[in-house]
Amino acid sequence: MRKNAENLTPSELVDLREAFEAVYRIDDDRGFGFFAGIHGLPLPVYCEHGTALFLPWHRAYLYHFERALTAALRRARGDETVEVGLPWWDWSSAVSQDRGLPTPFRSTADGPTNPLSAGPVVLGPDDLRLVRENLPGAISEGEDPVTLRDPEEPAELPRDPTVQRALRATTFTDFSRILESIHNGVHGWVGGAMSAAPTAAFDPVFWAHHAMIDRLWYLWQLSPRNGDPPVRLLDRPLPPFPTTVRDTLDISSLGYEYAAQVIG
Ligand SMILES: [Cu+2]
Repeated sequence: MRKNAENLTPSELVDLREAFEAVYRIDDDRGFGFFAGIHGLPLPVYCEHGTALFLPWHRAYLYHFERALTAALRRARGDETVEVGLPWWDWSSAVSQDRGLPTPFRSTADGPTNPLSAGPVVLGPDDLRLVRENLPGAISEGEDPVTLRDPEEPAELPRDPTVQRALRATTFTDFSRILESIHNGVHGWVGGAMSAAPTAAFDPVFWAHHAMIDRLWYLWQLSPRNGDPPVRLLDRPLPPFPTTVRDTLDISSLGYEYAAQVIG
């Protein structure tokens, strides 16, 4: 179950933070560095931006990372029953327009040790140099850098009418294009690591932002305007995942769902 980040219970928040801490510690293909690295650096870049695969590719990406979070928490706790759902950040909500970043992901939320306020940037020395030269302000100094942010004013986040306009799109391609452009704006709003594809996924808030994008696709799929991606795309693979576009169309077959929005 994926919930609004502002509506997590205290125990759900503990689980989420422990799950992120657990994936941070794993340095193989079950860990955070591997998943964050798929999006941009280290090369190759797998993420799909500016194409009709934007939504399906990121849905597969979140799905596999969410499973990795749950698996890591289960191993860390020795408890096979815990589950972690990626929360979504509704940047169009009144609370976000007032306060900006989702509460659980702010650095002030639990002091500087909040694992959701910054992610470890697991890159080799050449990639780190590349990031420092080309993306000043994306990552901290030193040998074990973490992501940085430079958020704009909360009121500058996309508003609900913008979201509603996207949801009125009548074809998948139009919907995807409009939503991707709104999505780009939020990446830029957060700033720092989030403002560039090579480093974005190392910031934990990336996952909450993309959960919101995925949720909006789901809401559009529920609407009467819903349309599937063009048929020629349905069997396209979404590397590096063993998943095709068709596999991503029904979130219930992927085993997750979005909680109803709590107004407020
Ligand atoms: Cu993105």
